[in-house]
Amino acid sequence: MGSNNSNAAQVALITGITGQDGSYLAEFLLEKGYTVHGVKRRASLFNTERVDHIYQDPHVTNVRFKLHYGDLTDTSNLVRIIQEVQPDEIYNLGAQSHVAVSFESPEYTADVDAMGALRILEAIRILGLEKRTRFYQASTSELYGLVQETPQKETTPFYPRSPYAVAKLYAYWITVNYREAYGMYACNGILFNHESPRRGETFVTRKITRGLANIAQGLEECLYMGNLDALRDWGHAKDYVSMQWLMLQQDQPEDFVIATGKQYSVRQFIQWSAEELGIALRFEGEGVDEIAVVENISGDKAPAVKPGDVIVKIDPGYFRPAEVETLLGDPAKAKEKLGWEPEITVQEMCREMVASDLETARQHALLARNGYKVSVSVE
Ligand code: NDP
Ligand code: GDR
Repeated sequence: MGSNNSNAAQVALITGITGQDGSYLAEFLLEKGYTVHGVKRRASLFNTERVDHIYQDPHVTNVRFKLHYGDLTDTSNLVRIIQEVQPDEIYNLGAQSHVAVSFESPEYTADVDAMGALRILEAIRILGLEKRTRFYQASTSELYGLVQETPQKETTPFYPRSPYAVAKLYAYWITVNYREAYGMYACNGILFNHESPRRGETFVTRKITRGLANIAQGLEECLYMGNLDALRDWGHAKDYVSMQWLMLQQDQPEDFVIATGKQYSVRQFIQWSAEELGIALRFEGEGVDEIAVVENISGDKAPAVKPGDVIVKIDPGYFRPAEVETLLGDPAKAKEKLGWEPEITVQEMCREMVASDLETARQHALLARNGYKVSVSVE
């Protein structure tokens, strides 16, 4: 395996470090002995919850974890951070990453997700770091959109279906272009959906595990969903961040699809999550009239639910203007060239996510029973 600076301690810079992947990647790189720098956005409330456990007090010596205020829309800020950090590796994970939100904020999504990648690549060039700094771009299975071939692999044509995917298409190609034009070590990981207990609450898996756990504990009554027929290839984020690092350790930069090669529906994910809570569900009706009714309950995880309750309904407001109905990845190249295979199954991941959300719901329910005000945000 190639390494760009194998004798010294490696320095990594992660954009999006406060997000799901950024937090797992930071943990992973720290364990490997890296010094990890991250870009965090200024917010009116603390937004570092996912990395608080690896925070190091800057007043002590030998600090290997450091956060810098910054934004992918701010070129001079990115140039300054990269100049200061002199990273061996940059992982560009920062993004407005919600597909549905990108229809509401298309211009902002393009600025962050497309131009953000360009700004970093240009910063590397402006600072003369082309031969030192390796660049990873968080590309996505959403590029395949209206799929042209199944399963999708590195050579499958793209057909983006959202402002998010179109912005990511630019980022994909500008990464390829800088590799070809300037000989930079720059590559794309085309990652299929990956989830975890740290997944943002409005992505479908987490919305389901959190929503059903809240219902089980009496904090919500019903979960409102969009397209239950959507099919996704879901993996665990922990498995996927090791790949992001591996892609930067090769002799030659290449693009890789990262996926499990298995596909399930949103409805199936709801079933699994309910089963974890001891709830047997029956789906009735079709389209916008579809509902999920509780058939029976076992165990003590769902004290607030009884047979006959309708706990899932469709809200057409969650349908997207253009939907990606089906995604299924072919990870053969990653397996062959990088020796990578996912270790955590989607069912194991679902169990972990439900257990984590149930623990939080139990704590909130306890507070509520004792007269404390608990706010459960729902979107
Ligand atoms: P998250 O939404 O959890 O995290 C996104 C990160 O980007 C957060 O740290 C967020 O900061 C930051 N961010 C948002 N806007 C800006 C901005 N303007 N400037 C700087 N940082 C910004 O995403 P994931 O961790 O799930 O995904 C990581 C990357 O991988 C994203 O680029 C995503 O598009 C891509 N991807 C994700 C997949 C998945 O299934 N998870 C699959 C394929 C690709 P803050 O915390 O302040 O909001
Ligand atoms: P996706 O993830 O759009 O694939 O993008 P998301 O979990 O949001 O949706 C997956 C599928 O579920 C359907 N769906 C719903 N989705 C949400 N969020 N909320 C609902 O209520 C709901 N009901 C049904 C969606 O229509 C969709 O078909 C994620 C993001 O992490 C991207 O950043 C990343 O690039 C891709 O995965 C790969």
